[in-house]
Amino acid sequence: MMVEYQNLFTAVQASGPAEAGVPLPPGNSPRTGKEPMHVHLIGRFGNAQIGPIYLGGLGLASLILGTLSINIMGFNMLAQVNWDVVQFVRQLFWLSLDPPSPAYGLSFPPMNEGGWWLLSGALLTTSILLWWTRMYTRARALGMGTHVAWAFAAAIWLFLVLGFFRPVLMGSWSEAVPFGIFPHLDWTAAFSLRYGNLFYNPFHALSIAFLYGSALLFAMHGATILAVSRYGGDREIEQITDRGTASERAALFWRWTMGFNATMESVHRWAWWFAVLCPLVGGIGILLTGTVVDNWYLWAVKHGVAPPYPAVYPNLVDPATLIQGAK
Ligand code: 07D
Ligand code: 07D
Repeated sequence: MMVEYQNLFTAVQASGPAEAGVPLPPGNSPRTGKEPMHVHLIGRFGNAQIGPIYLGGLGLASLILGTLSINIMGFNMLAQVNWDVVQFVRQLFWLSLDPPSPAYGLSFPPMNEGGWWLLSGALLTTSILLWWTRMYTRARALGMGTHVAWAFAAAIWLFLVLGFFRPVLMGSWSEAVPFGIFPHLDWTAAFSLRYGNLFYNPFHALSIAFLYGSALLFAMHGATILAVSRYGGDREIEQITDRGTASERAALFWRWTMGFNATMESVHRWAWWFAVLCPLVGGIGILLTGTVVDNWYLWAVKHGVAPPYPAVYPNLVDPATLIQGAK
């Protein structure tokens, strides 16, 4: 029996001369280095052509500061295991570079009591912001829209809320996230517990809806395009205007099964908004936590979202209610 062509793993590799890209406007670094190369194995995943990479001043500065930041984290962790490389590798996932203790507030603490954390965080933040600027300017240089940069900005917003805006509002760097694989998960769990269960934070719920929604949209879009790639569905532009195309079949498929369909253009707008709204509303939720709302469970009880626990011991008072829980 012939195996039907399903296009899940079969990638088409058209090969031609290397594509150097459009001419760059004045003020951009000239192209240097070798001709781009083609790698067959890479072409099985995506485009077989490697390069040209545009590094430029922003990219270079970002990489240098980012490397410095990660090195500060690494050397602090190495110092914590007495410069024993074997233990460093063994314990890497559990090691941590922690923010200063609450006693230091927003001041600059001694290096070994959070100073390295602050320096490393400042370098990482600068590195990320430089990388953002690079995304923006590279898109402009190609005459593109800046949608990628703004989507990246949504993630940076959450990153800044977690490590900068919220700690500043709370008056202490100690509120920020530690650098470490499992330690940042411990922080996440502890944060939820400290503020009365993040599940009752409606912005956390919204963020989750957009996260799950992004996965669903990605699955639907990816599957739809693959399903009609036998009719050229991956060649999007002609598909929008021609009749009887892959696009028309895909659209009809969704109208048949769902009653409504995206267009070749709208599906990408949906995807952009779902992805962007996930960290955007998430950041709002985190910013409100501890600043405006101190206990999300009590907040939910107050607003009729969660039921109060029955008073099993009427003479005992829940201490959380005494600290002005549901503000
Ligand atoms: C696939 C793109 C590539 C990116 C990768 C991450 C580093 C860290 C640094 C050793 C989807 C590169 C990782 C550079 C190395 C040191 C010091 C993106 C893709 C592969 N988290 N988190 C992870 C970060 C927060 C949470 C993994 C960063 C919040 C949970 C990885 C940040 C909260 C789980 C990671 C950040 C939170 C993770 C995989 C910054 C709430 C997991 C990430 C800068 C949002 C998962 C062991 C991934 C895991 C995981 C990185 C912030 C929760 C190490 C850089 C504080 C619950 N996080 N995270 O694939 O396996 O992303 O953890 O804000 O279960 Mg996290
Ligand atoms: C972290 C944006 C910053 C990243 C940047 C990237 C580098 C490296 C290097 C490529 C991810 C910088 C990159 C430095 C580059 C290389 C090599 C985006 C980031 C700029 N939660 N929760 C969310 C769920 C619970 C908690 C969001 C689910 C519990 C906290 C998301 C569940 C507790 C926070 C989400 C669940 C808890 C969150 C993150 C289920 C723990 C946040 C969205 C099923 C016990 C964050 C409002 C995102 C947030 C967040 C999902 C449960 C705690 C939707 C599905 C109840 C403290 N949670 N969560 O895009 O925004 O992150 O909350 O149980 O801070 Mg949660």
